[in-house]
Amino acid sequence: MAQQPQIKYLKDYSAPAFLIDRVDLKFDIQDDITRVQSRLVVNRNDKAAASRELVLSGSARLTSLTLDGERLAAGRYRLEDETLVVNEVPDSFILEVETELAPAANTSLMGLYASNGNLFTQCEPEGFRKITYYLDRPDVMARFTTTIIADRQKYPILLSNGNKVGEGLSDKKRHWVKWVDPYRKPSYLFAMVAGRLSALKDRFVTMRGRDVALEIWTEPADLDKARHAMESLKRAMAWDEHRFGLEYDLDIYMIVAVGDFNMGAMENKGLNVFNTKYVLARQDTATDTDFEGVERVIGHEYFHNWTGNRVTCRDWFQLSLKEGLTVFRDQEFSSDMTSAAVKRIEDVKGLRAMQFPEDAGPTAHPIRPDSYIEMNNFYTMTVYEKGAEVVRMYQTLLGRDGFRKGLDLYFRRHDGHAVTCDDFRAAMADASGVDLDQFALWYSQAGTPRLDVVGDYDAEAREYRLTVRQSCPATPGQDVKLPFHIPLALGLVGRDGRDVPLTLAGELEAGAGTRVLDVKAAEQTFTFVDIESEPVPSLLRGFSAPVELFFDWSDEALTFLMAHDSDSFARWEAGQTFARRLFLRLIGDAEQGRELALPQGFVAALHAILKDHAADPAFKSLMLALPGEAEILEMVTVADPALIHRVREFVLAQLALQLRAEWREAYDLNLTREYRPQDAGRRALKNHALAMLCRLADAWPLETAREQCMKADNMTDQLGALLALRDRDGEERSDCLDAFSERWAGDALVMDKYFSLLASSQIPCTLEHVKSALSHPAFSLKNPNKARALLGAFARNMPHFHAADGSGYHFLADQVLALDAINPQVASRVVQAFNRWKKLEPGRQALMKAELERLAAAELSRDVYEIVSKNLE
Ligand code: B3K
Ligand code: ZN
Repeated sequence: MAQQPQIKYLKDYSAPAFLIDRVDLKFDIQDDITRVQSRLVVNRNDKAAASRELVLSGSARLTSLTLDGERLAAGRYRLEDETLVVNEVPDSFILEVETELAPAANTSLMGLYASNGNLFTQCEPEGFRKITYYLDRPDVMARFTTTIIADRQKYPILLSNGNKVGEGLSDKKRHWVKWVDPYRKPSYLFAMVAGRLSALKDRFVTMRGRDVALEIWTEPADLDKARHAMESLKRAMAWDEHRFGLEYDLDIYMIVAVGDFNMGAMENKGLNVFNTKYVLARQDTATDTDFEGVERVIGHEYFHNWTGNRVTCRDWFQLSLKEGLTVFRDQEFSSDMTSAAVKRIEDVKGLRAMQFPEDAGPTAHPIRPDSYIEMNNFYTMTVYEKGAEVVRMYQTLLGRDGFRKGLDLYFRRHDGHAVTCDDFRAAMADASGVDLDQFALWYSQAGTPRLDVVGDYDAEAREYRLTVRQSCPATPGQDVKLPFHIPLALGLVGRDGRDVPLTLAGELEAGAGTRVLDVKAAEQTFTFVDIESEPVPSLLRGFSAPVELFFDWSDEALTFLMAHDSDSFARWEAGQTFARRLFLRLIGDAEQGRELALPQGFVAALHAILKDHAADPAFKSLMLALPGEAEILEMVTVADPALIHRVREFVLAQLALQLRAEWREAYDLNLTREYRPQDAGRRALKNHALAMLCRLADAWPLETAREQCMKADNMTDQLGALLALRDRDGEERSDCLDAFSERWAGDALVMDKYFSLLASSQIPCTLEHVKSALSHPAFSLKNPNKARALLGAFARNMPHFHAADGSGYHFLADQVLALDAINPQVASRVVQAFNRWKKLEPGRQALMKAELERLAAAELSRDVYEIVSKNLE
């Protein structure tokens, strides 16, 4: 970094000195450059401190500037540090700004950029300033009109936000289209698309009878993969009306798919831009997980229309206001569309694998951060997924109806405005009468709280006492934490496997089988009365709070909960607790050089699950899956990745061996004659079984996997077979991989899967394979999906990324430097593979630190600088 980048603080917020009422944009698209004219109607903001200077953000090449029709002389304005300051401005005026852009050279994929010959924009959070000079902050909400002029052949389709109000020819070769967005919006929701695209069209009639045109735009060759996205969109629109009474508000809703995109998708008003990964899905190219991903993200962006667009954020520190809430909404949507139990478990798995480490590492931040260097670094698992858990806790505390009342009040108060997380919490508190003052700490304190629970049964008094202690580890800049307000859902399971009705001491009537306790103090005891015999406590049902919970269950108690708990999440969690404990024990044994052995109780518990033919196969597959390596790494104090990997592989190999017949039966019973989407759970369990069987020395599974891979009529089975073969160096693996890459050479999204397979393999020469993939004709570091597929998967590859000689670290650091020069946002994600370096054993710790120091000495973007410097602090 040439100069120390500036840190921005939440406490420094002040209202904008000027507001923009209207923006008229004109994009003149030429061969290499695009000229942008912007006409702003600007007024002084009476609610802010008076200023004679108008300060706009921008970094584009400025070609003209006029105020009220007069060209501004050099002395009237200055350009410095990505800002344009205009002096001596009146109270109300019209400012006209002209800029020139070179979209084809823009590899950051922020602002206006080219992808495969078409033009797209990405403005959130601060991309609009790469297009023109503007008050590029979410609390400035203006009415936009956009005119686009371009060559008819090259850019037949010209799209922007709102409704199309006119179009025509400007000369023989060029045409124009004009769009008007009737809703006020911040600049981050602006979008423009120009190119050769085809649309899948449909309609939706809203609950009040508004007829909405639906259009999904893709490159012409991909149009046959958009049907699932369209069906998902209609389901999302109907669901939001039904669940939250929220209706769409324009006459048209457009989605455009683009292959080069920094994240999943973007909720621009009326014109969503999507990563192709979350639009295109056809049985032969997309897995069941991909299909679910499309439905989830389509829902997410659609739900933003209310939670994000109609009510937006005052400033970027409030990002979780829209993201946490919208993730919660998409989780509820997916849960209603598929299986609530499976969805909840998958979300918690993701949180543990990715958000808990973030909360425990150098970049830990509260869901409403206090400061940032680069806002793009704060689109995190914490802001999104922990943010969604915080929203879920409101619903747990207030009940579904109470939560709905709170949300209704939130929209009544704030529709059309830019607000804060405190405004959201106030609406929830005011609508329900529940005191949510202490709950505010979830927004300001980082770190994953820990609950240590002790149970005590008093047979004589027929009482069960539960003592709950809460604590939260220190995080950067926050040494001491205050107690959180934690909803703790629990049940007490009797000997017969049924929930005991729960009555707290002092209550007159027996309560329900599941209760939500308000844990508010550092230590609290709850006494349940009329408990006939010693129960087994089932704690944190449904994962009622994003915490780590510890209780000293016996192995028998865990097996009992795995079989009997009425709460499916708690049933799964009992198995995970059993497995976590087992891993800790085995890691200790391995460290002491003792021989490893799997306790029969654990094998028996999994045997029972495999034999439960009445259970939902998707749920079964989750019950049979062990905590991942990343999760185990967080559990130990000093981590040796090679040892963690070896122990986990040992457990998997033993389970494969000892339950060989049962896995084989699970494979056979879940084979299906023909492909039906609703058999996703069966495919999951079948492929899980196949992967286990491929750990055996037998020839049958390898042959079966080869055949399944070669003959599959759907991507789930094809990839499932490849995953089963991934770590088995041999002919079956290489034949299948070769056939796969040949067959799908022309399909970018399928090739991402191929690169991930190479990078996540445990076979010895994986690093060499990854290095040569960099020059594969289908690979490009400029494409974020490719970079993530290869480098992201490699960074999660325990044995190879953490190779004892440091070769994995060195390779990844080289790639971060290469990528940073192309696309800082993607580089900044990749470099976070180093975040847990302090957790590692001394040898690897030193190797990682050396790479971080090498990076710190280089010329870095703001994005990567922020992550590297936090790591070295
Ligand atoms: N709001 C966008 C994310 C923009 C990310 C900018 N780095 C997608 C979403 O959460 O819906
Ligand atoms: Zn979002």
